[in-house]
Amino acid sequence: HAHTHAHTHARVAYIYSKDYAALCSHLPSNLNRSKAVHTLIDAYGLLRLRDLTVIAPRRATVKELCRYHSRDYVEFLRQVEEKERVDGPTDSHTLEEYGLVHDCSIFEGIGDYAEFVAGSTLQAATFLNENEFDIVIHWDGGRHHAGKDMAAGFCIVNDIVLGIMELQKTFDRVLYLDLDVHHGDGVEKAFQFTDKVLTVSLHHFAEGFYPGTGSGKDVSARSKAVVNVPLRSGLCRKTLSNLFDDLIEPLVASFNPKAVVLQCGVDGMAGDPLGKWNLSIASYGDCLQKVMAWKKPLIILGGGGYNSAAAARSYAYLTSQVLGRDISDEIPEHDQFEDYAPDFLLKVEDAGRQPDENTESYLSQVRDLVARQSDGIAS
Ligand code: V1P
Ligand code: CA
Ligand code: ZN
Repeated sequence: HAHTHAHTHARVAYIYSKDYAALCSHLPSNLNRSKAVHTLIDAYGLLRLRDLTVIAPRRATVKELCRYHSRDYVEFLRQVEEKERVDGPTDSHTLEEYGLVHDCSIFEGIGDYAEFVAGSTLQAATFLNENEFDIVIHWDGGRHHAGKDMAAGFCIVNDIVLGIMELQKTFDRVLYLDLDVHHGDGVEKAFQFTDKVLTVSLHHFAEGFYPGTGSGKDVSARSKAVVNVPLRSGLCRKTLSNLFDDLIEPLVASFNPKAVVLQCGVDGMAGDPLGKWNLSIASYGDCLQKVMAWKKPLIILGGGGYNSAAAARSYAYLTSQVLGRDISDEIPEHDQFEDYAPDFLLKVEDAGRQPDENTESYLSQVRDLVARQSDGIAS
């Protein structure tokens, strides 16, 4: 496969169907977010552009899911709804064992959801493997906390791990970059012992903040291709942009990935109910531009983002960026227009709602931490 980019415009695929959005909209942590995201992107006319191809998602097979997940967990997910209809509620011990409790409780369509979210990211990887597209967008993917045999942190199956494993069929070195405000623990764990997959997560790190891992200090036990960037509250656009230039760019230059998976959870946005950061849509736009400038085969995934209107705004903006189009700052008239009250504007400003606690002296500690972790990363 030759992955040259002689063309000016990237060939972009967008994974979506109405039925899939309906399935994702039942995810308890993000009720109706998927519908909001795709509806706004469609309202902006982005799904009708010639340089974007909408691809309907497919189910992952049991065999594909079992490339990473345990067979009993996969079978349980697929059969739990039917089994509960016949036998009544599952015993709490089993649910606990599979992590399907609290923030990961069983919801309507969970089995279908698991198959489709995994199938979609696998499909994205296949498109890159076969050099059919340069960039594949899957906003409902990015479930970075799910484990081999259990759900965690709103994530049922780890579509990212499955997608990276698929990419490894074609690409010798894969970069995973995780912008979600939470640590990408599940993906890190899956690839911690290989130096063929560099996992990089930027995240809020503080006592009691989920999931509590990713300090950047536990270097010795693992391979050399794990980098964590633990940050404090109030992270703003300028700080992130500088961190990207000073830490991420040189790391990526020395690793020289052949393909990139970007987890673009937007729960670091100012005002997110779970996040602690102060980012704007433009801030995610900066990062995306920098990633696209690498001109590597790229999968763009979603992740967190707990204000659905803000997530829809960001993903609409980022989709337009991928296509190299400017879209109006005024939300177009459409069925869900009222959700964008009171301003009906696209931009969510980093209004300085909280101070950036990533001070110069803290950032110099972070730089040292990252230097220690990246020691020896080379292609
Ligand atoms: O804090 C926890 C659990 C509670 N245990 C003691 C640990 N869970 C968090 C999960 C956050 C998951 C983030 C997912 C992602 O990274 C990727 C999609 O964005 C949590 C929180 C919280 N404030 O952090 N769970 C819940 N809130 C929760 C809310 C409502 C009902 C149940 C749980
Ligand atoms: Ca992260
Ligand atoms: Zn998150």
